[in-house]
Amino acid sequence: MKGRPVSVAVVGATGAVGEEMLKTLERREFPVGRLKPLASMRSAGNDITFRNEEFTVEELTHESFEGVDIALFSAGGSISKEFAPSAVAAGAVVIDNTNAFRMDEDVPLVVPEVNPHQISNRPRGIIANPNCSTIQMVVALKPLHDIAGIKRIVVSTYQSVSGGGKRAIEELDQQSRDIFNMRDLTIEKFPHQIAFNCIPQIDVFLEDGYSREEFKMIHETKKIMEDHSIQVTATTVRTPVFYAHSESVNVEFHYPISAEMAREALENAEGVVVIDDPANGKYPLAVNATGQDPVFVGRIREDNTVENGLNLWIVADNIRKGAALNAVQIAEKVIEEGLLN
Ligand code: 25A
Ligand code: L14
Repeated sequence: MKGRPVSVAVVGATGAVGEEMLKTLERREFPVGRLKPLASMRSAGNDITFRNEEFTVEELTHESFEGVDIALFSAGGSISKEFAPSAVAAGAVVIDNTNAFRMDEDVPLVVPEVNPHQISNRPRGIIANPNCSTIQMVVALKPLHDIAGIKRIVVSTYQSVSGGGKRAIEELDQQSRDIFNMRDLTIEKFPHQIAFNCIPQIDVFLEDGYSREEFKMIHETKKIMEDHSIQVTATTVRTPVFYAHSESVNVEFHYPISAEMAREALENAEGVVVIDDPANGKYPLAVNATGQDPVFVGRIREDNTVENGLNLWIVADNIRKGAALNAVQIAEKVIEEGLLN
């Protein structure tokens, strides 16, 4: 995209998501005038490359945001809570990838394909980027909601380890090697062995027996779709996959919608690619979605056990559309619509 140069800060620039944010800004020719890669003291002083130029990572402080137009945050919820207000006070628009502000009534929760109009409605100066599993689900379900009205969603996720960051990626790699070498396993980032296993726990458990990842999918979906009547129930599962989350989604609609109608709507939907030829072994796969921008949908079929039911299989790269790409797309909309502070 083209436009007047803007000053961009990336908080958590050395993390799995932060690194992808930098690549995404570069790939999409975002009009970065000045770049400030920010991270913890641990990473400060390291060099990163952006558009063939070296930048030194600086330690994040409350004074980091002078002259910054857009601040992209992805260093965890506590960092965002502490530092986002300083960025806003310095005049920056904050786009926050963490859980810190998503359910705040004064903070829009935005997926550009679904509710771009919310970008201008930001009393706190912060725009929240939704949870990765929620983003890919709503991109695929919004076009169907517009046709037939969603009544209820039952979703089970098959989430990759990269959602837990770099150390989580390393843990799957290390445990896999250790198993092949008959060594003892080290378990740190996950509650159990993740290599060759599935763990029905992502994030902490809440009092009602749901995990916080499940809570996010339930509540963020209603907020983004701007429809609190949609019922959502979720089971989120960690799988030994490095990149891309997969989801089995069962949807009940208010009005009739055939698999054929759904397929056609999704083929025309922004940000969606349909791969749905199961007889020939064609359906979305995590390994093929890795490093790709779209949300892939397949296995589209009618569920005849309920009135107006469909089943779908939805796959996307959680670090791209689930995090960095969605955040940069929000930043692009902010600029296109002249909505910088
Ligand atoms: O709690 P939240 O908000 O839900 O999010 C917590 C973490 O989840 C990841 C993101 O991963 C985030 O830090 N995350 C958030 N949203 C996501 C999404 N939509 C998402 N992931 C996927 N999709 P991450 O990759 O940034 O880091 C995850 C953990 O791995 C640690 N880590 C990263 N690189 C490492 C490493 N450990 C060892 N060696 C490495 N090379 C990482 O620890 C994190 O625990 P970290 O402390 O290094 O934080 C990652 C980035 O944040 C910067 N940072 C940390 N503390 C501060 C800070 N910056 C400024 N001030 C601080 N006090 C780090 O420098 C780094 O850039
Ligand atoms: O809330 O570990 O955005 O896969 C996204 C990644 C929560 C954890 C969020 C994971 C995080 C999730």
